[in-house]
Amino acid sequence: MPKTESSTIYLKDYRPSPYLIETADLHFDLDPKITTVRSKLTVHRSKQMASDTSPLTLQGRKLELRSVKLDGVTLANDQFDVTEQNLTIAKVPQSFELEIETRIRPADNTSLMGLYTSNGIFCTQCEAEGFRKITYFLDRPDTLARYTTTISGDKDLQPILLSNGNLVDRGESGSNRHWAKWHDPFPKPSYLFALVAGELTCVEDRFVTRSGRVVPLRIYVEQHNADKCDHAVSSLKRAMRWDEEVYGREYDLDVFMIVAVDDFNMGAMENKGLNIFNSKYVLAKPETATDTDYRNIEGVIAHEYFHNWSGNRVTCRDWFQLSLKEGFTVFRDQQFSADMNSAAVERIEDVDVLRTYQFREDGSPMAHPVRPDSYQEINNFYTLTVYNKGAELVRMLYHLLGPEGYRKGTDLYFDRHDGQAVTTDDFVRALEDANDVDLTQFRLWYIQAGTPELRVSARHDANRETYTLTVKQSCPATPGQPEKKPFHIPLAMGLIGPDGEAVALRLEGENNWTQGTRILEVRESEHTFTFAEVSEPPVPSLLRDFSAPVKVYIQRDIADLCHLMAHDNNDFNRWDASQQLAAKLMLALVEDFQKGRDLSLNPMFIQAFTQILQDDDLDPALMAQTLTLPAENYIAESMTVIDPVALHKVRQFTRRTLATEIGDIFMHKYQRLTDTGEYTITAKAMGRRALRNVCLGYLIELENREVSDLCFEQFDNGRSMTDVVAALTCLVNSNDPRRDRALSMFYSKWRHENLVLDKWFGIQARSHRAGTLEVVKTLTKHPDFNIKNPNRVRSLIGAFAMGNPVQFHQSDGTGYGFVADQIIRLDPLNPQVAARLVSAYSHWRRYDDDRKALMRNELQRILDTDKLSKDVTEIASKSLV
Ligand code: B3K
Ligand code: ZN
Repeated sequence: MPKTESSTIYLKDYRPSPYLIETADLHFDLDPKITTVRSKLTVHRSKQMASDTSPLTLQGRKLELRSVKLDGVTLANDQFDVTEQNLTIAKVPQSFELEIETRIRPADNTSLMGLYTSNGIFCTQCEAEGFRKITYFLDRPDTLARYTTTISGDKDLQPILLSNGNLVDRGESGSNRHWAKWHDPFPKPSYLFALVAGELTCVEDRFVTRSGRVVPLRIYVEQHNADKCDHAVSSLKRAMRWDEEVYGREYDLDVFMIVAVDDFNMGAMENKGLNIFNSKYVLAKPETATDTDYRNIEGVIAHEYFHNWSGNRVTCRDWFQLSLKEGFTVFRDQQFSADMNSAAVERIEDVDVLRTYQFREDGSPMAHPVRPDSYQEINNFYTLTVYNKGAELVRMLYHLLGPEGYRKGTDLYFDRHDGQAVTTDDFVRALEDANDVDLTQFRLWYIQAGTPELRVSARHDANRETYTLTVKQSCPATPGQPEKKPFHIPLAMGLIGPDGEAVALRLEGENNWTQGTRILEVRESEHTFTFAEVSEPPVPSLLRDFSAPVKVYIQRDIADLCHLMAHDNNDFNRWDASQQLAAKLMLALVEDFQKGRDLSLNPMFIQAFTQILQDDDLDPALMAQTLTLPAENYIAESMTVIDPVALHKVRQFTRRTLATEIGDIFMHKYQRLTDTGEYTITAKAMGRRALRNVCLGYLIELENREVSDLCFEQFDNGRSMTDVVAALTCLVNSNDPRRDRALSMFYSKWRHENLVLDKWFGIQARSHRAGTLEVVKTLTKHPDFNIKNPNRVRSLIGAFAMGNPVQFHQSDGTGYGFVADQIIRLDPLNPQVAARLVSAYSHWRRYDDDRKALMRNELQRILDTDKLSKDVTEIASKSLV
């Protein structure tokens, strides 16, 4: 049944809690079947609300309540009230001690929220509202308590017993049991609580902080993974040093621990001092992990570590403020990755995600502001808007204030709010106060949803030697926000002269010249910027480094884009010109295809590609990005009615034509990039591998024996998982008779390595060959497919629904029907992961009438399912509105 308004939580209803929990003393008696949790809380009424006599209401879900004691006296059943959601005690004194005993069933917990087991290892996930599945509590982020946690477990089955903070005591307690007591001196919200227990091995290193404290670093993994932790450890050390140097943030506890588990709903979790990770973001060695895996591990390890300050020391007042910690921390991890690797490539990848998927979200019925004002299920709001667009907002602030002003601002923010639960507004205010600036208009970015659009027109006046840019801004309506006020938009730009040189910039009426990039601040609905002394018409290079999360429309012909591709002195925009050029040509080809015309590729494009390939000064990583055609999902964003089949055909046609026309250059490049020296994971080596595999991808389109032999050879003898996966992907998409052999060879070799097996499922699910749906259906019956494991679900069902547009959107709707069946099957087990899959249908209105009807029917069928979770209900019902 669709949810009613009453299940919606609004920001405007936020009230501070009338009660505070000062300390939480927790005891866990572990047993996978039934674990007993005893909690002793010291509670008092908040001073601000001393006259408030409202009852004490704690949250709790699926708990077996054994007893409640108030100040040592057991309460009778009529002295409290228990519902499916709450435990309420009507009468409590100003200050008191509350003891609660509950029982939970970790082994039966398939939602992977609260306390559960993964391969027999006990672990927790409490963000956002998982702590209430462990015990009754004020499970809200503005309630900060000091935790002491005692864990008792079996000596053989749970030799390792971990929780947040520092180990303060341990002992034995008979019948082969032992216990450990942890104390976390930092007050924290319940969502940062963590417990881990099981048979784990520890890989240990240490870090000396800038003030000279030695901090042991411990990574806990299953025994057979002990050889895959080096990269995680070194990434962690780099992140710790970087946060000291760039943000002045030092680690604060006596130990820092990371645990890797196989069953995890997302990437990782920043619990205080005890991060819990999806093993995908910890484990790597060259034979099992690709370069992308290596980079993701470095990024996620850093992200979770950075949360120690941006999230843990300063946390969120309520869940509407999620971007306070997530947007900020994503920006921090993006800065870190840019410093560790190629900055331009890092930026390209971050922008790609934003433009392809966040823009889509912003234009869908699920559009919401970076600081949402309502939700039904908070777990549905861990979105690209809150994370990635949120990071873009912090990035804009960084550029508007400059590195020094920004750092003054973040220093003030951490100083002022250490130990507090605050809002995004507090964050902006700290930046304002430290720099004595007014960011009132900038704040609109947090509260207005939708992607702003800039329409730019340009005019060169040869007589006056001026060049004028007129910029108009607007923003489409989004749910609940029909009208938008103008945003404060930093538009970074430059001008490239006809000779390919950057034009020096001076606005009329100013005295100073800018040689490189200039930031134009757009604040009104319309602005005119006139540059002086521009003798010849230049080509504008706009939104450099993607200086704001907006769409820019400007009339530009193919020659202009080729000029930018060749001469723009901004690396990001050079790459972007190549993408815009490819997208422009491909969109024109889509129209030809739809009208049944013959397709032919513009020779200027082939020429531009050739020049790029022959540019020996270009960084290989950047070259690889430039030679990669924009993805179908990206181009789809700029179509009024998305035609997934035409898009796919056109992209394939373009690839094949390029391969036919300049195959020898691709082959030459491929061979020149063959590495024989020592295998390394430096940015340079990764860039070379990426480029080599891009070349292979084009070559395979030729469908000739020589190339398939090369491909099979790379698959069979590849020196790293990067090369093996690239070659296998090519083979699986081809008609080469060895594709099935390659798949079974890969399976036999890697069937016992879960993370590698995920790749095997994913490559098949993403194949664009006809018949892929049948393959995917069969794979759901494979003995290694396990619907309870989120990584496996994402690598098979998720990859098919989100990463294979041409097969998912088959015109007969069978792709839609299959994915909906899987959602319905998964929902009772793991609603969070099921809800993520529903977003594959959220932009259904963008397609033709037949597909629209088919997708809408599936959304309705999902909604009509009995006992549907709040998670799936919210996404499906909002998508239909
Ligand atoms: N904070 C966690 C995400 C929790 C998601 C809960 N549904 C990981 C991160 O963003 O760092
Ligand atoms: Zn985060």
